[in-house]
Amino acid sequence: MTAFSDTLIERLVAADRVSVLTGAGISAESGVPTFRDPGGLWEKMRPEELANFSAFLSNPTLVQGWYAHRRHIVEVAQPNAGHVALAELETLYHDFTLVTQNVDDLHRRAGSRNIVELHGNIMRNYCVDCGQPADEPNLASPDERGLIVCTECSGLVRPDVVWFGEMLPLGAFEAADAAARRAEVFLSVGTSAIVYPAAGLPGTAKIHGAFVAELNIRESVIADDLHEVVLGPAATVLPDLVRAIKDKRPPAK
Ligand code: BJW
Repeated sequence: MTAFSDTLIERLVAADRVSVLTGAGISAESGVPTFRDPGGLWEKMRPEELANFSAFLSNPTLVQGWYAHRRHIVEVAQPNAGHVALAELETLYHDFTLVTQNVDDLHRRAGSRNIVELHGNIMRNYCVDCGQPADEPNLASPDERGLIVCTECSGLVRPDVVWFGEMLPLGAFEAADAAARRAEVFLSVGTSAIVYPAAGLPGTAKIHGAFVAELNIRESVIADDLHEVVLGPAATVLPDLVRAIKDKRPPAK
């Protein structure tokens, strides 16, 4: 059983408003590789080669292929006990926001409802020319070069994810920032807290009075600034956390 401070448990039992930020670490135990851990996605590929728009234009075959590979990983992956625990945690609060940097859709598949996707969703695609959703087979198909293009206008098709230097989806950061500001407890789960603006959310929550805890297998770069760090895998720590509070709180009506 994971050890939590009395303060974290007491705050979660008493809270009306809880927000959670997740990163790639929560999906690691579902078999979805993280970015920056040993064996992660960027051990072999540099981010600037793949996760920005000019890299896509210079080598669309490489980037489309990389995302097709990752989409397959996500399609066969299943939500793990950490995702399921967050869906259960949501049922205990009237005001619960799950802010995720993940593009893998596993929170929704685990049953979470109030989700803010900061970096998009790898299961969706759109045309870079006409902007229309573009998913195979009806809206996109391979051209003579093998590149996936829009069936309407022949523009290149890209994943609906946020690359470096790109704006977050309209309203997403505003919703996440508001959830951080009003939270009484804020959990930062499985993120290295290196990528902004997401990495600023735990600090925002703390400044506005939340008790902020990090749940991670190792301390992130912001851990020292938070109230508590709970070390351990998300698929163990989150179910333990829900077990520790749920009998002390009725489900939200
Ligand atoms: C476990 C575990 C287990 C493992 N249990 N834990 C302010 C300061 C400096 C720079 C900037 C700034 N503001 C903006 C920037 C620029 C840039 C940025 O942040 N750069 C930094 C690298 C310095 N940000 C942007 O460009 C953003 N856009 C933006 O700000 O727009 C406004 C703007 C526009 C134009 C000009 C100027 C401003 C966009 C960022 C987009 C990030 N995109 C990616 C790719 C998404 C698509 C894809 O999936 O391919 O998002 S990058 C990648 O990193 C991905 C992730 O969501 C993101 C965060 O990674 P995450 O989730 O933290 O994963 P890891 O691998 O880093 O960490 C895993 C963690 O899990 C570790 O801590 C492990 O210990 C832990 N773990 N197993 C629990 N079992």
